[in-house]
Amino acid sequence: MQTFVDYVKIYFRSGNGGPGVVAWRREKFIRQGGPWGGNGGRGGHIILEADPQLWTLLDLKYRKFIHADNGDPGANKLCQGKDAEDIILKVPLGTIAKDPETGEVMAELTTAGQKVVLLPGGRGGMGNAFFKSATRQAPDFAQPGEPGIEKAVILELKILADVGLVGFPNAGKSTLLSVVTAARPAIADYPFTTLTPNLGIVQYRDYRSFVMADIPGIIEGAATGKGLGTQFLRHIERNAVLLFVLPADVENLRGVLKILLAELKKYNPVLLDKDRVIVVSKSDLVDEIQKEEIKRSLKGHFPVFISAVTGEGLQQLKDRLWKKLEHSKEVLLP
Ligand SMILES: Nc1nc2c(ncn2[C@@H]2O[C@H](COP(=O)(O)OP(=O)(O)OP(=O)(O)O)[C@@H](O)[C@H]2O)c(=O)[nH]1
Ligand SMILES: [Mg+2]
Repeated sequence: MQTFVDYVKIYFRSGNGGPGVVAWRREKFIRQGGPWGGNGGRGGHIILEADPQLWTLLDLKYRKFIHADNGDPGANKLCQGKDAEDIILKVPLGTIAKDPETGEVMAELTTAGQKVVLLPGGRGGMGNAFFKSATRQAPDFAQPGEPGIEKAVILELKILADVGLVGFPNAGKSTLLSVVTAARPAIADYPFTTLTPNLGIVQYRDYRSFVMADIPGIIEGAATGKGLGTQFLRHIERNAVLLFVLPADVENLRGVLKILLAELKKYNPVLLDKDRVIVVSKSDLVDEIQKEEIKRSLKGHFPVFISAVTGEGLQQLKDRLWKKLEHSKEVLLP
């Protein structure tokens, strides 16, 4: 099984806590005011947040240093220093943070919106007012803020999808995802039902599984912006195997496949080097004679006929995909 290498190393520093201060109460009519120095504010945390809209760590590739601000010092009149703002770094689902020295996993982001404090900011120091007690009426000292943490951290992205679906709008891609996984994408009898990618996990024999990604349909001219364009193709760049979905009730499937391959190539020729599997969907809509014609037209591509209605070909397809995945090459991102 291939492993994707999507990986960045960043030097982080969480903020220092602000120092507490030494101050004294000085007001008219109060002669010997007591200690009045406030506490420092907390330094900024470094927080990771899982964002389902992100698919790679590429956005972070060129950010070598990320520092949070320090907390403000405490002030006179028991004023607490302001806490620094936290740095919230959005990362794709499946990101893990590792300590480069020990290899220890510091955090793993697996659910949308999940937030993890990677490096906490230092706590603010206590002002001298805090140290006042019955036996110590006038403490003339305050605590410094706790220092932040400075540390290199590796962010690594695990595989998100092994199989990416490619096809014209209305080909039955989302339907296929819905019958082989527990995902429930929108399905309808019109083009561009799917507007954003969906992921599902295909359970295979013996508790093995792989991930399938359903993306919006592609049309001729997509590379030049027709339809939804090719903006979603970046989501299948990381897939090991591309699954082309060609609907049985459309003429000239060889021509359809050619258009799809041409659009992929215009977007990124590397996509054509990936392993592929061709399925003819909606096979329940054609008879045996038409099937033979389709087979002839797709000669050399060994299509699997499937139907979400009758269940035809689904197990065969899973077997075929699994075999390809087992032998797929290692995919390295640039
Ligand atoms: N008869 C039959 N109809 C199917 C089958 N699979 C899908 N359909 C129908 O085809 C239409 C389109 O299905 P979708 O799964 O939404 O197609 P899609 O490829 O995801 O389309 P976009 O999201 O627009 O790109 C729907 O009306 C489905 O019910 C099938 O195996 N047999
Ligand atoms: Mg769809």
